[in-house]
Amino acid sequence: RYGEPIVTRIYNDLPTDRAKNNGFGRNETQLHFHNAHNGAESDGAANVHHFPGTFYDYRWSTALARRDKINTQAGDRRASGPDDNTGLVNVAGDFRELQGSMWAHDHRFFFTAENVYKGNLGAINYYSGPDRGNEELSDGVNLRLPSGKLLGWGNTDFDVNLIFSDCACDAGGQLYFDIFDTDGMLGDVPLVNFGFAPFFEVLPRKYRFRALNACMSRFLKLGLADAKGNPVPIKFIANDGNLVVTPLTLTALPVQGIAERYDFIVDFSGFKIGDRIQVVNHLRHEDGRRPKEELSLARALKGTSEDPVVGPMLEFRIVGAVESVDVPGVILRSTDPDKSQVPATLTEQIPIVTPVRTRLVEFGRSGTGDSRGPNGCTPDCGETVNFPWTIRINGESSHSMNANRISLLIPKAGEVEHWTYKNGGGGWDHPIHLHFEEGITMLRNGQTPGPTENLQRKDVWRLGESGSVTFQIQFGEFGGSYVNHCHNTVHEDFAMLARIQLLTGVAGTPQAAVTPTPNPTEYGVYFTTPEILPEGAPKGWTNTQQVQAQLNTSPKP
Ligand SMILES: [Cu+2]
Repeated sequence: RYGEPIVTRIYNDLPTDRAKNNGFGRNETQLHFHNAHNGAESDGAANVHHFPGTFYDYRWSTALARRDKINTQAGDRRASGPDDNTGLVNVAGDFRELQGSMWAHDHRFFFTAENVYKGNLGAINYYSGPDRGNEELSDGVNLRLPSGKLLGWGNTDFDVNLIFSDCACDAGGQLYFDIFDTDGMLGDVPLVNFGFAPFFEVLPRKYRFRALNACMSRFLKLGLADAKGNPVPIKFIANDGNLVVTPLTLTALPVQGIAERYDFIVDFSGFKIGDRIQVVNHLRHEDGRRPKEELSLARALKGTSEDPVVGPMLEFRIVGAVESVDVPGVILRSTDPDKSQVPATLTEQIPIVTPVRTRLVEFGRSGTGDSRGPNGCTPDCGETVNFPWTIRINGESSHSMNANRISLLIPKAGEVEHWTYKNGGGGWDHPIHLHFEEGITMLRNGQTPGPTENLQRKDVWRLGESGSVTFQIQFGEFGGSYVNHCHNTVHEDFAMLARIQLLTGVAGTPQAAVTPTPNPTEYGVYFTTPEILPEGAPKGWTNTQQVQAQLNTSPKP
């Protein structure tokens, strides 16, 4: 909940011997909270992985963005979190930037796909005054979205996280992963919340679902089908954890790239007990490069696709009673009144304004990634891998990930910029993730995008084949070292990431200066002075803090 900071201590209890990994995965980890408003040291992607036998403390701020500019005195009741009963605790910041459906996952550079595939991830819900997780409490702020009523806030009886993924197994039934394939990793086994062929008993009433695509490389297109194969309408209420201004009635969800989250409402009240509804994937892949074809619901249901993850992934079964998960022992019945609501307006639009500057970030494939320097990769990478994936800023030089290189530098808090993420082409698609702040989607291929994207706040954008996306962004309050990267985690590991340096923290603190690069080792951390790409820094910016950064560097332990 907003306003209640959390220290999350992650213990690394993995074997100290790297070879004891059953063929893939790295025994070092950093946990990225996607896409919370946290300081860089707690973002989990600032080259801060830690080793077996150690722990790392993440300060999860639960701060609301723009608290330095908007509603600074915390007088707006919509900018709030639930208290221990049914009241609210106001927080400073902009209620239009409240977030909901988030997640956390491993972000060990060069090994993220292998570690996340092994299960190092989880869903996280943020609760706020408007998005309270209580469907009956009426106080003029609470939207009363389907959730439940037994707890003051955070009910999950009718508000359910669904993590969609795919996996492959070896002959012994263990997870299989090809560490040599840099195109992408496709599984042939569909999973929801890591269960195979799952079903879920629901009452004939409204439910909210929070769908996360947690595949390594697979894009999804999900829709619901009744027993006759007809689409079941849904109401789309949030994109990447950000409420839309107006709920959209759809017959299927939009295509969902890796790491994208879609929240939607299904009203099962028209069904009778015994009915069954399938959640169906319509999108066919042939490889990890990009989705190949969007099938009709009828074709997807036929089960004739050569892609085994096309077709039903989850079955809803309408029942007369279920046991509460919020208060175990309480029986919830189909005859209970459903007092939940889906209001016509969920939040307010943040306007698009004239930017201070624009940037072009191109995600391509030059085949000559420069992650490996004379002393190896930063951080260390697999011994023999090469790096086909590169990122180019403002049309200048192409680079693959090096944690000691700053590709984008943000000089000042609160400056509004317009960024274009462009796909370098070649028959690939890339879902690109920006850490720490959300962008307001303005253009797709230079045109107004469809309603599920247009003016929506997002933190992952599918670029489309040879496509582009333009969004409005500003950074503030915290600073330090963050990244943007492809969330096809295989592309990410080979090494389609670029470091972003924010000088947007409180003036005079380390979060307002260029961060010396932490280099974690088994014996401690040493710091190096990062290189700054000239095209990554705004024109006229000079690094007066560089001397300080050099003073702060330290010898290798
Ligand atoms: Cu990619």
